[in-house]
Amino acid sequence: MTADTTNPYGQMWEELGLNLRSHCALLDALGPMYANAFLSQASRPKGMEYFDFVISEIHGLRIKELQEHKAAGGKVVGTFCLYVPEEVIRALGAVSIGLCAGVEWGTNEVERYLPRNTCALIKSFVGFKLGRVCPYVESADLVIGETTCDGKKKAYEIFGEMAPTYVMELPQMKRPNDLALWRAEIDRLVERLEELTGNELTADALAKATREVNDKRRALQRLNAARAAAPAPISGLDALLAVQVAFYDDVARFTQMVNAVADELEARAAAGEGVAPADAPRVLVTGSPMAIPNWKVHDVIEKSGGVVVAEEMCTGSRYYDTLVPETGGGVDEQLNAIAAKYLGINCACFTPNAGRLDDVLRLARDTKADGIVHCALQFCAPYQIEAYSVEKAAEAAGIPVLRIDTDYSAEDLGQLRTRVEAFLEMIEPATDVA
Ligand code: BJ8
Repeated sequence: MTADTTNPYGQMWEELGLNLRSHCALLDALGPMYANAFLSQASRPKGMEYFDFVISEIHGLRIKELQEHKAAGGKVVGTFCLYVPEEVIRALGAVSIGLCAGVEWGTNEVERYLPRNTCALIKSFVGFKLGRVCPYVESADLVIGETTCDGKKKAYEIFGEMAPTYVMELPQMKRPNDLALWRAEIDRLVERLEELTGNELTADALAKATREVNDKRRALQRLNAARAAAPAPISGLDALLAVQVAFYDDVARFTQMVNAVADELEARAAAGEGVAPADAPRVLVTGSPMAIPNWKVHDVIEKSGGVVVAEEMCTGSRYYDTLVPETGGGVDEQLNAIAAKYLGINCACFTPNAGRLDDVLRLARDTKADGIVHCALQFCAPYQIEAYSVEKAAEAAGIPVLRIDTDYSAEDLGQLRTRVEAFLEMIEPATDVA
């Protein structure tokens, strides 16, 4: 996408109130980042061309679709967390868009509002809003926050001064009374969204939205199941990109495109074709989410000769692993199923969070990972601290772990490469000598 004044989307961006000069700089930075990480890869599945197109139009075509939806009376709802049930948003006729951001932006301005030692993800979404460079945030009629980590929770108070924001109370434990609280929070969300959209939540609309979102997650399950093959039929970077795009693309189109990639991967696996040698060290990455365009750690691992075969993160298995049971029944019954499914997600904001350790080990086993890279954003206390338990559980299971704390800057790239290379060398599967 070019970002000059002749850009076909220039007028739309102006009408959204973007700072055109800064926005242009952002797009100019994104293109080369994408080309360097993605287009340089060998043997990519043909179906990834769709994702190249999506990224090339990241602030163009999809934003145009959102504006058309709004012009027809629809609403756009922005979210920052996996726990916000997109089925409910969709069933009320609104479009759900994930707003987490993965690039440093306007740090000096952001640090007038937030302490320097705030995680990069929070700084980034506040920076995008302050700098008026994100057409998704500017398109949102309502932003939904949640009481997960302290950083986000407090940042929403400030963010709420800049954009209409509604915060859900997420419990931090999973006892029956926590489920009851969460279920009541979903009722409150329904009320707020009914008020926003002017629509009433019906059982049929909820069942349909649930089926559609489940189809999306099923397609991602298929794509990711194919990564168990050796050689891996898709790079970790491309698989990560697919989940990142899942948060804002049109649901039906995305599902169809991911299923097409999955068809291709299944055929590749059957034919023994892959993107890396069969003996390349296989890595599972787990930790804080990686929002677009945060591709740093996958890029370092794969350019160092490893292949990422799974992500236990919100931009990974935590997003697609479980489905909402398609129970049918009335609105109440369906919302019960939604509440239980979402509370079952294993984020480090919960205590205790043993379910995440089980998820990591199961995924490592299923994808035959030789090692685990635990990647937390700096100042993300929940994941940085939980890394201890992940490492202990993995080592007890005989799987080596590399712990990385990083941010969105390129400053630690040299050091990261050195540590990753040493780790890959250590976990490299032994080659049989004839
Ligand atoms: S379900 S991981 S999306 S809360 S990286 S802002 S935790 S300090 S994003 Fe998250 Fe929901 Fe959990 Fe997933 Fe805080 Fe950590 Fe920053 Fe984070």
